[in-house]
Amino acid sequence: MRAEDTPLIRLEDYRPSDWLIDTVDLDIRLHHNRTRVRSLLSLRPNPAGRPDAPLVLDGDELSLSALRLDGLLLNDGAYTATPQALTLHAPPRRRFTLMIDTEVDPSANTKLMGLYRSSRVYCTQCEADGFRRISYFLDRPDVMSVYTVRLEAAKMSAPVLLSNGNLVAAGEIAGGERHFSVWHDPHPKPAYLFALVGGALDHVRQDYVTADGRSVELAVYVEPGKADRAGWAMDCLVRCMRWDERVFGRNYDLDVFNVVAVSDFNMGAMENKGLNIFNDKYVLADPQTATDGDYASIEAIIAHEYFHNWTGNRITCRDWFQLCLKEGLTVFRDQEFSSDERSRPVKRIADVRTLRTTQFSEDAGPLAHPVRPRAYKEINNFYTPTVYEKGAEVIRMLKVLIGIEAFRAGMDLYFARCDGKAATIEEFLACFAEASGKDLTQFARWYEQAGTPTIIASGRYDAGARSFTLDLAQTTAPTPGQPDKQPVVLPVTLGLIGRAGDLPLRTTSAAYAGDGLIVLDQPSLSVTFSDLDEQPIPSLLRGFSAPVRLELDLADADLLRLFSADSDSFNRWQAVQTVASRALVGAGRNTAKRDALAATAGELAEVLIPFLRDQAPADPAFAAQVLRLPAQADIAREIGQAVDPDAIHAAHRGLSAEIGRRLGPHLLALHETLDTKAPYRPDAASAGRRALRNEALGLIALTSPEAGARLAEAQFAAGDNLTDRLAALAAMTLVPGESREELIGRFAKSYAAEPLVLDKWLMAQALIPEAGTLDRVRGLMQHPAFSLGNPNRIRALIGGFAANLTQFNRPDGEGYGFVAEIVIALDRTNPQVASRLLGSFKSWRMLEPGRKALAEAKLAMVAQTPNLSRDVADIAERALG
Ligand code: B3K
Ligand code: ZN
Repeated sequence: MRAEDTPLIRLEDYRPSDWLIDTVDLDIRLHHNRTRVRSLLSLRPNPAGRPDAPLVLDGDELSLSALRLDGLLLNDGAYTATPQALTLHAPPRRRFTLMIDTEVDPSANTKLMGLYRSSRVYCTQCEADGFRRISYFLDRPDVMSVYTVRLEAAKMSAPVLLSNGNLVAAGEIAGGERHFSVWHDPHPKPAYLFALVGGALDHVRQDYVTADGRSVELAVYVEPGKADRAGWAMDCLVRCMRWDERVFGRNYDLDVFNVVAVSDFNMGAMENKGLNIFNDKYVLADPQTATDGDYASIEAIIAHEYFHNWTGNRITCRDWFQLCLKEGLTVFRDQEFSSDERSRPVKRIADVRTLRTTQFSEDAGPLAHPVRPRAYKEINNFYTPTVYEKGAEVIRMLKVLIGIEAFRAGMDLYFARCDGKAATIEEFLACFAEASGKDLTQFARWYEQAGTPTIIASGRYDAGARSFTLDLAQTTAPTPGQPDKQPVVLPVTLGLIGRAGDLPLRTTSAAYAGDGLIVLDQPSLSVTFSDLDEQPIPSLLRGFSAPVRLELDLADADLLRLFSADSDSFNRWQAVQTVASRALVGAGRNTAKRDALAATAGELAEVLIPFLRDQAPADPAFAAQVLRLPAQADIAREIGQAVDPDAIHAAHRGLSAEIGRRLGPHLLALHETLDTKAPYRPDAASAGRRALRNEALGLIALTSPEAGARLAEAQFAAGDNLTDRLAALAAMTLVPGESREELIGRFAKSYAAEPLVLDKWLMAQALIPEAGTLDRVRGLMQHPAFSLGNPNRIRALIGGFAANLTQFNRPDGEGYGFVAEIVIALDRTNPQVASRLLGSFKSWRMLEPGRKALAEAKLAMVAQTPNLSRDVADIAERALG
């Protein structure tokens, strides 16, 4: 497939389906390579569709075995069946049934879309368009049907059989050799939410009673022998169900809720109605095999998929252009849940870090697209940080702009009005416009306009008038296909900081909405605050109230005063980030400025030393974030052009080492005192202590390799949990030499039977910023722990390497060549994972000319490869475009 041969699907071409499918009865006999699927559809013309349209059902690599209309076999002339479509040329203009028999081979399905077998477990992935790989169907989200599913299998190979909805019957046949189960889901749903699971699985169970009195049986299914690792996921599930009742008034609506973990999965998890299927990485946890980060991700993803039950399943999307309607909103909901369960400021900081490194870089490169794209060739390429993370930021801004109460009223209205529907962004926004009485027309631009806006701010204090004027302007750089940008609505929350903390905000400006909020909806505006006896330091975008870049010319000394005096934790953290980022950008751009890093480290140390001594013990999770410098990718993006990754890396190392040197004894003390020696517990407070301790360890290893290596080895030996042991390994990777290799070997031995832990081991090595890493990665591809057939292994080793700024961007171009070749090879078996990996090239345009030309050549090589999937062809074309 060449990208130019693929049709472009446009939002403006949407029209309702000509046909509707009210019910679907599936009868599926599972077999490892000949699974028989019988689908009985009850169809009727859609009154909103075209009256004379043929019936064209979608397929993908399907073969038809038989076709019956109202029970009668159809003769050949009445229909055409190809692998991609089943067309009835003259369907009856009334209700009728179609019975469609197909046969599929789950074992041969390496794309992991549709029905496949993963480590002897049958499972499905249907979003976005995988159902058409199981049976011919109107595979679009606005065709919603009630499903009844009968599953049958040999009892030995699949003792557990699950599908969506409630279990209505089960039994044995063939003298007990085979068995079946029948599932009914009363809630009409699009085909992308269909799921089945069959296999030998263990489980944990728990009873739950919803706030409105429904008894629900919850279960988490995992590979045999791993049930003792399912407890945390179950605990998270119960907590997020209660939270959704309390915070959004949403109750669960079936008698069972099943979560199943499988080991081969293209993404994190999938929200199939009543039967969430997960990548096992996001379910399995015990202290020896999961880190604090894993525990937190499991909590977030269990919640995310559960929350989709309302925002995604009960209310789904009219078409795939509306993807952010469910994804952005559901990310926002899971972020809020984690904030309530853990520390809100720390969660916000972590989310903003992710937003900047993933979404801001997407928005700054050739793959930039609006939160609601207007056209696509391959929808699976639009499950992006822009749709998810920026989509969540848009909801967050909406809440800030209309206020907590109107936001909740708007959500209530949305649930009441759109329940059972396939909705649009317009319908969603209308609920908030109504609930708040505000016109959201301009706000809606957030869904249409790509690119990260920049706010340019400056302040003037007039001592005579005792006033402070804040000038704010906004601009958004052109992005592909959108040369001219319109001003967006930017909620700018702020404070003015004086000697004794926050000063009162008094102004008569219309742009000031009260409660510390300025609404910047013009290209520029000014707000004057009065009655100020001292010159304030502005603290802008508190809590990161808008997903923008901020240019505010504050001296380092003022920023460091913000760090010490601001009441907003996010901006305290941001102040340190800004000081560090400026110095790193300077030295990354011009190596002559590297000398200035020592002075920056000195300034930072002056505030960090008392902070670590006096405040860090009370909030170690926050302190860990303060110690962590901005990501190298963020510095690259800030530099924006002629980027030299080696210079950025050297600057980053240099600044870290200088900070480490100045904080030396304090870091050692932290490492010592934060070791509580208590048994591992995954709660946020304990995790925060480990985070700070391990952040200290990393800095020590960078500053004094010998001391770092000694501490790392001791920590590895003493560690009763993976968090500390992996941190020891990571610190050790910073120290080249024999002890490092020895620890790498020891780690592999300790976890030889744990593929998910070995993924971290693979990744830690792929991230080593040294010239030998490419050879090491090539070697690791031969290691028994690695397999090109498993997405987690690929993401760990190859994805890890592609995220290694200096080694992926090696000046000889070999890093690009290596990743490009894997993309091409992988495309033949798993196009979705291949196209994700190709996305690693998204920032190639900002590189210095030498690397830029090498990266472009490798992208072109991919683009010119014959028979590419639509997935990879589309990314290659847009990246080069
Ligand atoms: N909705 C799924 C993602 C499906 C990706 C399809 N390529 C997981 C989620 O966002 O919850
Ligand atoms: Zn989602």
